[in-house]
Amino acid sequence: MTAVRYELIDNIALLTIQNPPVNAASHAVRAALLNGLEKAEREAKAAVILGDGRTFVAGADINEFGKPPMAPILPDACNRIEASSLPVIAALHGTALGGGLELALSAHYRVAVPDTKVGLPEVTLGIMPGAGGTQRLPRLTGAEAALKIITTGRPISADEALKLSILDKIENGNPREIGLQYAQAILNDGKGPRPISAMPSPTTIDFDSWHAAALAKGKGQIAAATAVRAVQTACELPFFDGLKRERELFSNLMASPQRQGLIHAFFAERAVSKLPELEGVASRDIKQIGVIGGGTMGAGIATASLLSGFQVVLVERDENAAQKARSTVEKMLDGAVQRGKLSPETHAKITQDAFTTASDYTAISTADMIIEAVFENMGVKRDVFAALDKTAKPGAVLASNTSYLDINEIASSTKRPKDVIGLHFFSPAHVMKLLEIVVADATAPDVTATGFALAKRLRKVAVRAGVCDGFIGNRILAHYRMAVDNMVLDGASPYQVDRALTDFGMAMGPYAVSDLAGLDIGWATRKRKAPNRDPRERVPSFADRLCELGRFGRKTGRGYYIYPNQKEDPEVLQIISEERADQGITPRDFTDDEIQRRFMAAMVNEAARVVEDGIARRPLDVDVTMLFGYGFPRWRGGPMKWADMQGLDTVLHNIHTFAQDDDWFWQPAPLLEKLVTQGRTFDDLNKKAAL
Ligand code: T1G
Ligand code: NAD
Repeated sequence: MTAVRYELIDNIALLTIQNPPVNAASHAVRAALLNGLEKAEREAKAAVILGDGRTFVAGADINEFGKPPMAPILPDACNRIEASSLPVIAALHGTALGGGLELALSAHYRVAVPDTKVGLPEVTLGIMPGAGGTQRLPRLTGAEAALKIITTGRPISADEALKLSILDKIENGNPREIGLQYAQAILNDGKGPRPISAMPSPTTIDFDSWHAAALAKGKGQIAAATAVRAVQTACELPFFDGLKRERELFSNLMASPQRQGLIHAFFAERAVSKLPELEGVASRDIKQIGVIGGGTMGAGIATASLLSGFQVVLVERDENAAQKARSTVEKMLDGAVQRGKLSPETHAKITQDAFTTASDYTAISTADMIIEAVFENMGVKRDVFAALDKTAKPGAVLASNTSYLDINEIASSTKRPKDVIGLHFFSPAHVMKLLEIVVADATAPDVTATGFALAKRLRKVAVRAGVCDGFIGNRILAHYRMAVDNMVLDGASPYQVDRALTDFGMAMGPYAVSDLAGLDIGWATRKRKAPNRDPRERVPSFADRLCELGRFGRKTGRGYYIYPNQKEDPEVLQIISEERADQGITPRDFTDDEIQRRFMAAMVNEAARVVEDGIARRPLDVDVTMLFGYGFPRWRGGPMKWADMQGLDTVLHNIHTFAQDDDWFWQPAPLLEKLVTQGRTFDDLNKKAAL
C-alpha cells in the first residue's frame, strides 16, 4: 500500500493518506504527500488532502522521536504545501492532532465533518508544535485562543474550531465527498491559494504572565511555558524567522528528559493491556454488575459502573446500610451532573432503572459479574465468597477489591476458583484511572479478559498483577513508606518529607496521602503483619501513637496534619521527638535531595523485586501503576523509566550507601544487581517482553 493514494477526479487531485491506524505523518507519508502534490501541480487545478480509515492525521509519528530526522521533515513539507500554486484543501474527520493539524493549517482551506476534533497536544508529550503550529495558529485565532489550545494540549470540537476560524466549513458526509465539493466551490469562485504565512502577525499580549502561569501549572514541566515563548515570536517576528525560532525551541524540548518520560508513558499506557495469553480469548458478556458492600469503595465502584452504562445491584448488610449506600451513590452521581459529565435526565434514568440496592444476596443472582468490597478481613471475605458461590449464576465473574489479601485463598472458599479474580480499584473509584487486575492461580483466561474488557468500558487503565501482599502498587507503597518513616525517625519531619517529594513531582506527599486514606488502614495492616515481622525491621511507632489518640487523618480532622486547611501540627513533631528519645536516636538533618534519593531508591528496589517475582509483567507495568494510582509525575515516565534515566548503577550505588546504616532494609534487589552487571536497563526488559 502506498502511503498516499493519488486520484484525479475531473480537475481535482485527491491525496488520501493511508498509514493505519491513525495516519501518523511518518517519513513515508511526508515523502508521498509531496510527490502527490507535485503530480497534482502538473495535472490538476486544486488538491484535497484527506485521511483514509478512521481519522485524518493524529500527528507526527511518535516512533520517529529521538531518531535522526529524515527529509522531508514535517515543517518543510508543510511549507511546501502552503507554497503550492494550487489551492490546497484539507478535508478532516476523526482527529487532526499535532502535526496533523499543522498539516491542515498549511493547506489553504479547511473543511471538516461535524464530529471532528482538532488540537495541538504536543505539550502532553513534553514537546510543542514543531511544524508551524505556533506561528500559523495564532495568525488565524489570535494569540490568546492559540495559547489556550497549545498550552493545555486539549483538543477542541469542530464547532469551536469553526468559531475560531481554524475551520472554514463544517459539512455532513465523508471527507472525500466534502473535500471534493469544497474544492469545486473554490474553483467555481475563482479562489486561489490563501497561505496563512502571508496573513498579518497577531496582536501581542502579556506573554510574561502566560509564561509564568504555564510554569506554575507545569509543576516542573517546561513544555507549555516554552510554547508560550514560541507563540510570542509569532507576534514579534516575520513568519519565517518565527518558524526558525519555533524549530530551535522544539529541538530543545525534543532533547529533554521530560519528553523521554512522557513518550514512555504514552506507549506504556497502551502496552499494559496487551497480554499475549489473552490473544484470541473472548471476554464474558457483562450487562449487570453486583457490588457487595457499599462503603467508600463499593459506592465508588457502583457509581463508575453506572456512569459507564451497566446495570448495578448493590448489596449491603442490612436495609439501613443499603439505603445509606444508595444515597452515597446518588450524591456521587450528583457530582457528575455538577461537573457536566452526566445530564440530569440520565441521572434520573440511571437511579430509577439501572440501580438497585438490597440487603439479601439473592438480589445478585442475575449479575454477570460480582465485585466484593466489604471490610478488609479474610474471614469476612471468605464468608462472602462462600455465600456468593451459592447464589451467583453459573459463569458469573466473582471479583474481590481487596487491597492486600490473598486472592488464591479467597478463591478457595468457592467451588469455582476459575471464576475468581482480583479487581483492585483505587479511591475514589469513579475518578481514579487505575485498575489492578489480579490474576490468581486458577483464574480462567476469559475471566482475565473480562477484567480488561471491563476496564475499557469504565475508561480505566488496567494493569495485570500477580498475587502477593499488596500486589504491584501497595507492595511498593509499603516499602517506600518504610523508607520515609525511617527518615522521620532519624530526624526529618513528615512535613519536610512531603514537601521534598511534591517538589520532586509527586501529586501528594506520603504523609498527606496517609491522612487522606485514613491512618487506621495502615494501623490495621501493621497489626496484621506484626506476628511475622522480621526482628531486624525498624519499627517506628509514631503512626500507632497518632491512631491511639484517635487521629485517623482527614476524616477525624487530625492526622499528621490538622484539617480542613492541612496545617502542620507541633504536637505531631513532639510525638516523633519523644519516640526518637525513647529509641536513643540523635536526630540528624536531611537535605531534600537525600529524601528524594532514598524515597526513589526504595521504590525502584522493591519494584525490581516485584518484576523479578513476576507480580508485574514488565517494568513498564510498574510505571503505569505508579503513574495512574499513586500520583507519580507522568513527565518522569514512572519509577523504572526514572531509574533508567538516572543510570541503574547510580541507583544501586545509592542503595549500597544507604545500606551502611541499615543493611536489612537496603538489600539490593537481585534483578537490579544483575542489570547493572550486564549493563542493561529496565527498558531492555520491556522490549524483550514486547509483543
Ligand atoms: N504516532 C505513532 N503512533 C501513534 C500515534 C502517533 N502520533 N498516535 C497513536 N498511535 C498509535 C498508538 O500507539 C496505538 O498503537 C494506535 O496508534 C492507536 O492509538 C511536529 C511533534 C489519535 C486520539 O499526541 O492521542 O505531531 O498500541 O490506542 O484511543 O508538532 O492515539 O495499537 O500499537 O491511542 O483511538 C501529536 C497521540 C504528536 C496524538 C487515538 N499527536 N495519539 O486514540 O487509539 S507530536 C498526538 C492520540 C507532533 C508536530 C509534533 C490517540 C488518538 P497500538 P490509541 P485511540
Ligand atoms: P468501608 O468500611 O468503607 O466499606 C465496607 C462496607 O462493606 C461497609 O459499608 C459494610 O457495611 C459492608 N459490609 C461488610 N460486610 C458485609 C457483608 N457481609 N455483606 C455486605 N456488605 C458488607 O471499606 P472500604 O474502604 O470501602 O474498603 C472495602 C474493600 O476495598 C476493602 O477490602 C479494602 O481493602 C478495599 N480497598 C479500599 C481502598 C480505600 O482506599 N478505602 C482502596 C482500594 C481497595
